[in-house]
Amino acid sequence: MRDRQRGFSHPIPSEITPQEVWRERRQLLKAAGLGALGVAAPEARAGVARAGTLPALPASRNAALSTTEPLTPYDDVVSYNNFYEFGTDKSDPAKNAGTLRTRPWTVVVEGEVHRPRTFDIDALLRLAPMQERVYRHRCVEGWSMVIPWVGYSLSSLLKAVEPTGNAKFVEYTTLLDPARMPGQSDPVLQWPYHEGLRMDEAMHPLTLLAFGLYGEVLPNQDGAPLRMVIPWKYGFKGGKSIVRIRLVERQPVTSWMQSVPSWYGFYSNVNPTVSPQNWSQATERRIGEGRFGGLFTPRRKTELFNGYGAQVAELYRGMDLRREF
Ligand SMILES: Nc1nc2c(c(=O)[nH]1)N[C@H]1C(S)=C(S)[C@@H](COP(=O)(O)O)O[C@H]1N2
Ligand SMILES: [Mo]
Repeated sequence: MRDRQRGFSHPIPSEITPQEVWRERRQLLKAAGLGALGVAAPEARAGVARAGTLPALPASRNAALSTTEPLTPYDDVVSYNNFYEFGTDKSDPAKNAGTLRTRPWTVVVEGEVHRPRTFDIDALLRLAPMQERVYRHRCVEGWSMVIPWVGYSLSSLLKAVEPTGNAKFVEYTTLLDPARMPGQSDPVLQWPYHEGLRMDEAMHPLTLLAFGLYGEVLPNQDGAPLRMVIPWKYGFKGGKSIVRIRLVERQPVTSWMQSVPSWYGFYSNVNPTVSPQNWSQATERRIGEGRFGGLFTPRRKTELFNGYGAQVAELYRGMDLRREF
């Protein structure tokens, strides 16, 4: 399962099967009224839903930037996660992320800016009006979800620090805390987790600084107290539990590029025709879709830019997306 030599542990699709079996079992338990797993599943179809387990984070729906597809049930969004700081199995973050302390929390915004600042999380929560945005979420492993995030455009924060003319890229970094993040003792990645965007990608209105989901603050396993969400890119670009945002002149080298350079490029735009990994990106399995954990549900066709091409294709005009993957 784990490819130790390459320090890599994203499963290939054939290895996802035990997980699907687990999901199926859970669905059956649920049908029998036994399988709540301590998390209340909300009605997922009814607009601005609230899960009711964490503090509310009021927001108004930005319909123009939201998909109307059915939401992935809250139960799945908070129990099927990638957050390697808390383990590499999908169920590990929900079990282990309780140790993360999200107060006090500060975010340093620095580098090529005229007004570098350290923001307290509570100041960040008030920086711009909170919006709910329902985005498609596509993991490079081949699964997808539809999640009602709460947050505001990263551009609101970047404008507040006044980027200099030299700011060409943004690098963002997750908390480093091996005492509370046991996965950081595992050299599977170069910690702390760091990811990046080109400046025009970071300033794009779709790029979200998320503080919540389903009308509440983020559960720890989804990246509390704040994380990035870039819906036209693979999920791993969406760094969790961010403590540092640095504007830089040179393209950053990200954790995944360091780990498996042939598989992970800087852009990592969702693209069904480009599969640098040794599995295809052409199709995806929508989590929570169909009965029995989706075991017999046909896979969906993955769309270029995850279906956000009308908004973002112009950012890449003239680029060879095969080479710059
Ligand atoms: N710090 C950190 N951020 C991370 C990850 C991680 O392991 N560590 N996993 C990424 C991957 S691979 C995905 S698909 C998404 C998953 O987000 P979700 O668990 O909220 O669905 O988080 C991304 N952000
Ligand atoms: Mo992912």
